[in-house]
Amino acid sequence: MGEVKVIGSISSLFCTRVEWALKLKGVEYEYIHEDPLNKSPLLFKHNPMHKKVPVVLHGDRAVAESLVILEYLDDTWKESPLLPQDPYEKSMARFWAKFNDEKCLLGAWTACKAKGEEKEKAIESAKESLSFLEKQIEGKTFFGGEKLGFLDLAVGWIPLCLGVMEQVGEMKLFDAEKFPSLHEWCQNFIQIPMIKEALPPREKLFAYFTTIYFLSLAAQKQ
Ligand SMILES: N[C@@H](CCC(=O)N[C@@H](CS)C(=O)NCC(=O)O)C(=O)O
Repeated sequence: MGEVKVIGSISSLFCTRVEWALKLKGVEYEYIHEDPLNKSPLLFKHNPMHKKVPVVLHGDRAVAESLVILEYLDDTWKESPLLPQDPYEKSMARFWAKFNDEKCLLGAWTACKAKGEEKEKAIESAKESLSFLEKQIEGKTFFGGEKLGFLDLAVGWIPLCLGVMEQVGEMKLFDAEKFPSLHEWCQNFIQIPMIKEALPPREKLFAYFTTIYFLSLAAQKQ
């Protein structure tokens, strides 16, 4: 089937998603470290459209965009399926993963960078988006039910780096009182050995988020 290589960065939550999926499926891979702040010709070659990590190389093929990669891995390696078989359930998992990226993750990052009145608005908006995820996990062990799956890996950024974003952006978005089910899911998720194994050190995440936070503030001033 060709060997698998991940062009990724340890401090990228999008890359961690892909590593989780590969580990879950028991796929051997080589990790090619990329610095997203100082990109290599290899990244430009394989993801000239976005120039972002992660990129998975499978033999002579390249796949970019973490959620697309998860689907590719799921279609290629059938063991430990990530997406449900039922077409409606599958479309719901995709819908919520997209919502999670576009509204929750991006919303938290927007709130992290915002200042003054804008920050308050952005925090409220991100909290509203998170409350939809809270409803999705209520009464369940995992987003798809009893087994770890696609949406769990997508939402894994919350236990992985929402706390870091809160620290960098001096804000509070998430707590056990307002999001009890999501909070409990986070506690359980990061205790899963395979998930824990691929967690990047917090100080690396903090350093990365601090850097991109100041870079984006500087870009806004220009
Ligand atoms: N939607 C992409 C996002 C990937 C992404 O933003 N990667 C960041 C690292 S966390 C990156 O490569 N940033 C470099 C840049 O923005 O130029 C995915 O899901 O893979």
